[in-house]
Amino acid sequence: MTIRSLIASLALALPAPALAQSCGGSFSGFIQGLASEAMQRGHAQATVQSFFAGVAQDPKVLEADRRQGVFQLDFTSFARRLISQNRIETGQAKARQYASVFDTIERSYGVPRGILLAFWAFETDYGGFQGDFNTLNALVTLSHDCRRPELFRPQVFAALELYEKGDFSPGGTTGAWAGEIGMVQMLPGDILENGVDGDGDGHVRLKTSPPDALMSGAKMLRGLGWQPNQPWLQEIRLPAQMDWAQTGLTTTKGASDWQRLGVTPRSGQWQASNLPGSIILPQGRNGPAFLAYPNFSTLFEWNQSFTYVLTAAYFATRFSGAPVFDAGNPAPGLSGQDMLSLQRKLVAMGYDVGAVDGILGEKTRESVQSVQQRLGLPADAWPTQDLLNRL
Ligand SMILES: [Ca+2]
Repeated sequence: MTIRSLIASLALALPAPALAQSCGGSFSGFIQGLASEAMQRGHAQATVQSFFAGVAQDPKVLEADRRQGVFQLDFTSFARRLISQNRIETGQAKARQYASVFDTIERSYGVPRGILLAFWAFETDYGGFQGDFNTLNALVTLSHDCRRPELFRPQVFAALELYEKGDFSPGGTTGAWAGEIGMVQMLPGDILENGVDGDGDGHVRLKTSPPDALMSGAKMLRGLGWQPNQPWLQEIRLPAQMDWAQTGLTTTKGASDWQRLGVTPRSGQWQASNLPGSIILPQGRNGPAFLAYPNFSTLFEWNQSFTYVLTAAYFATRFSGAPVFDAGNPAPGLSGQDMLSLQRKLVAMGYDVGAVDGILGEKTRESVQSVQQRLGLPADAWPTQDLLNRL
C-alpha cells in the first residue's frame, strides 16, 4: 500500500495536540517530542519509554523513499513480470487450502477471493517476502524526515496502540520500508481500524496468519467502498473506429450503450448490464482493452499506481477463469526521460499532469487525451513519440 491509504488513515488519527516539532531537528530531540506527545495522548510513561527505547534512524528507508517512482513498465510488461502460470497455480492452491476462510470473507465482506489472492501475491508473493525493515524505525525515520511527516507521524502512534494490545513489537516487528506489515502489507493505522482475528487465537497477526491477514484486508477494502457481488474488470473488444475520447476512467456508460458503439465482451456475456463502466486502454487503442466497473476505483485506495492496480485487478479475474489478455499491437511507449519531457511540455501548456515524475498516471493520461483531441489525433490517452514531437 502507498500514500493514498496513508492519507485515508490520517482521518482516523486521534486529534493531535499542537505539534511543537513536526519534523527535522536532532533525532533524539524528535523522539522526545514524540514521547511527550504520546503521554499527552494518555499513554503511560513506562509504556512510552519502552516503546521508544531502541528506536533508531534507518538511512536505507530514506534511500528507498527517494528511489520511488523513477521507473515504470507498461501494463503488458508489468503483467508479464508479475503474473506467471506458477503464481496462478500457487494462488489456486492457496484458494483450496483456505477455502473456508475465503467463504467466510465472501459472506462477511463481499470481497472475492481473486482480489485478495492478487494482493497477497503482488505485495509479498503469498507471504514469502514481507520486508525486513524494522517497522518502528521506518515510521519514525519517515516522520522525522520533512518530506511528508504528516502521513507517517500518525502511524507511529497507531503502532504504539498496537503495542499496548500486544500486537506490535518495537524491536521485532518488520515489514516494508514505508511501514506496511504482513502478508498483504497493511499500515498500523489500517490494522488498528480493520485488523481481524481470523484464526481466533486472540491476536491480529498479519505476518504469520493468512486468515488474519486475508480477513483484515477484506474488511479494509469493504470499508473503502468495495461493493459485494459486483464485478471489477472485464476484458473487451473494441471496434476499429470509435470516438476514443470516450475512453478512460472519466467516462462511464452502461453495457448496452457501449455495445451500441461496437464494444463487446472479449468472451462470454457482460458481467453487469446495470452498472456504469469505463473503458481502460492502458497502451492505447491498439493494445489491451478492459471495461472497469465501479469496484475497480476502490482498488486505488490500496495503491495509487494505475499500472499496479490494473494488473492486480486483471490478475484477480484469472482466478474466476478469465483468459490470458490479448496484448494486441500497441504503439511503443515513451521512455521515462521522454515521459518527463512530455509532462513538462504539457505543464507549460497549462495542463495538470499531477506530479512531473516520468510516470503515466491518471492525470497525465487525462492531459494526453485532451491534447490529442486538440490536435485532432485519436484521443486514446497513450502518448507516443509522434505526439511528443508534435508538442
Ligand atoms: Ca489471529
